[in-house]
Amino acid sequence: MLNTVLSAFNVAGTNTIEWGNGLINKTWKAKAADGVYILQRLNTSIFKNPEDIACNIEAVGWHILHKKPDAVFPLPIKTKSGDLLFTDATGNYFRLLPFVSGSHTVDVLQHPAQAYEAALQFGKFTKMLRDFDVQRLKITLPNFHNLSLRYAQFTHALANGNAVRITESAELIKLATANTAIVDSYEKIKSNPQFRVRVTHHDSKISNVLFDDHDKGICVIDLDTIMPGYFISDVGDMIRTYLSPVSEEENDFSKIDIRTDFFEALAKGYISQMKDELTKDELHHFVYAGNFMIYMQALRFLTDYINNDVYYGSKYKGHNLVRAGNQFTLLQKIQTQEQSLQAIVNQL
Ligand code: GN1
Ligand code: MG
Repeated sequence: MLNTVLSAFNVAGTNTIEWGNGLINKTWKAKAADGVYILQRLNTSIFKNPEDIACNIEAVGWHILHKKPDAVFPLPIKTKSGDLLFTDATGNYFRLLPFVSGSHTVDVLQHPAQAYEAALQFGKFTKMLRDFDVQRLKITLPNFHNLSLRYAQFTHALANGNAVRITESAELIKLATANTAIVDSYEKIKSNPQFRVRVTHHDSKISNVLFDDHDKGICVIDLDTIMPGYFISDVGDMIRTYLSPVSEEENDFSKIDIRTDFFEALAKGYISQMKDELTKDELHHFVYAGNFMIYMQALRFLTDYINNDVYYGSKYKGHNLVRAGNQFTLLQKIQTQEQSLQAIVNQL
């Protein structure tokens, strides 16, 4: 099956293995006689218009490469008929990218230096696109990081979802409703002209950065969700996923922790690129960004649990409830350190 897809891109004689651990798309690494590739099947139940994603990646890629010809930007490879995507007989969409040689990804950060490098790459990505007209970007997932809508989806699930699961979730539902101040702050941000709309990655987890053999960042990847957005999306998802020594999958919540040295490295890396771009108000919301994304992810996992795992799926009974509990624990931990973390940013 995959060989048919690869031959549509003019790639023959491959050895293909599953690659990465994204929750949404499916990815393979394909070794062929003429090179190494990354093949991806897009999840069209989530991304309704895969062509829009392809368009965004092309537009952003050429802008970056035009400005900085030596930048690393894996541009999608076209099919034999010149298309950016291949559609198979059953309507699956595939894209092919060159594998960046000498690169690897990381799933869990071991050293603060990795947080610095990754944050620098996400900051650099937005900065390189500062003169790109964000309105040119197609909205690949409408309202993706609209926290008010995520909260509304949660209350809708409470009214219409699986009653047994709602009972099981009582403790987390309490936490969700106790933290609506995070939604109120988001509403204020939306009407604050000091908050700029920039080209935003919207999925800045550590596995979306390529590293070289010396652990230096090369570039960011997984550009499905590049859309106009606020800096709190990218900084927030880094805070959400870089500070704790364990991921959102961990079910022993006592292992969840806030590593201050990783936070400081993240802040330094991002601000090294973005200091002239961020306004004072934005800088003052640096730690809020973490609360915003952690709370949104907690809500999304909890909502999905109540809705019988329709979005994220589940590998074991109660999986999304565990993920939600994990994220609410992380939220509570960061809230106890909010001021000391923000003080670190204020001193940079
Ligand atoms: C999804 O597929 P992946 O792992 O790149 C999700 C993100 C979540 C993440 C949680 C399109 O990303 O928003 O933060 O799972 N992407 C989409 O692990 O919903
Ligand atoms: Mg992704």
